[in-house]
Amino acid sequence: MDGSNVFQRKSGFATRAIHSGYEPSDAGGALTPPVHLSSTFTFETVEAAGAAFSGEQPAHIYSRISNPTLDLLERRVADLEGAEAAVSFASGMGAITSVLWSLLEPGQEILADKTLYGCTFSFLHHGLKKFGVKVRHVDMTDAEAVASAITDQTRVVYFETPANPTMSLVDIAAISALARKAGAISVVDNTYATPALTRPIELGADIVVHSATKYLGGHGDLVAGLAAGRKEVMDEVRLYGLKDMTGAALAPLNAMLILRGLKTLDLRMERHSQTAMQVASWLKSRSDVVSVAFPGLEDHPQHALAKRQMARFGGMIAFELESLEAGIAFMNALTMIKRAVSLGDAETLIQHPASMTHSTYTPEERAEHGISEGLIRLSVGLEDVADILSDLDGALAVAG
Ligand code: 7XF
Repeated sequence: MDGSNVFQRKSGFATRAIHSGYEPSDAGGALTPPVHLSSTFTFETVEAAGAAFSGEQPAHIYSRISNPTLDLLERRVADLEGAEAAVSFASGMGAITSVLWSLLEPGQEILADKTLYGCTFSFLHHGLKKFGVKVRHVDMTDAEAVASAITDQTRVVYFETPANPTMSLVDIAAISALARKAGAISVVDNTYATPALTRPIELGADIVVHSATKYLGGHGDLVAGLAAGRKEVMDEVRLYGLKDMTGAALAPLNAMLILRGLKTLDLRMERHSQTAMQVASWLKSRSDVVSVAFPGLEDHPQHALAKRQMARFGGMIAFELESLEAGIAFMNALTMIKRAVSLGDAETLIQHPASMTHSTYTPEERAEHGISEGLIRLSVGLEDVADILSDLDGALAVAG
């Protein structure tokens, strides 16, 4: 670690999200870092190129592997996550598949939480299984169940916290410690919390993955992914998972948009969390809302863990109305809130996991994995809370 990094680590999170890894003097005094729209990089001699390809002399070669703009984003996210290194990808699924394909071999096992984002579940069951990787699930809200489920063959322990879409929380420190004791690698999807609220690596996890499409970007204008962890592991993920297996390289223009989004991450997460707390409490007070899952509510099963593990409770809420039909009528009656998948944008978004994000599960699998057919997911945006509540109130009146 060089001197400037030591200085950066002493700065606060919001400061590092704005400054880390960049000095205007690196780019002719430009306040905003330049975007390197170059697919390839030149060499003075064939010998110099050979030294770069062999790794003897580190250098940018080709933008599927690295690029100065991606480099800045990766260093900044590594810093924010408290990791040694990070790798960027064209999507969250690009990050997840590149990481898991780099870590797992046929015959080995991935032990995953019960609740996962639909395409991650699909990749485990249709992608990894096809190549001889064993996939097992356990309810990771229960540390004892995890302890007895881990075997000699378990190479990866994988979970999201809070989980998409149920909002269950996993104790990162406890589960990562169990994985480590068994010689397995813990991989945490930190998309919902972001490093502004939870830093899994500081709690003992090995690798963090992100859909940067969500809060990191924050403006609904790009699709991207990131992974962070130890340098040695991230080098392997870059040179194997990213370079040869998925090729899911992030476009430099999108990296620039994420760098712009990161500047307000702390501010946005504070506002998302504050508004979501008000919305969750309001939903909870309604007699026509049957259940509300939000880590900030005292009746959330892991509320105590949320207080320990999350700096704030985030912007995501899951809730249920009295029937599936009522839920659909309610969603169709909303006027300002947008019916759309994705999350973490300025706009409040609402979606029905059983028909949308988690339609990759069969109805039986959803029942087995605790994703109820009537569940509604709300990504609370940055609008005025009064306008969000007024839209919800109007639509509940129509549905009722
Ligand atoms: O490849 P993507 O950038 O869309 O990221 C995949 C992904 C990974 N982890 C979590 C926890 C996610 O939520 C996602 C994407 N989820 C969106 C959603 O749940 O609305 C995708 C729209 S189908």
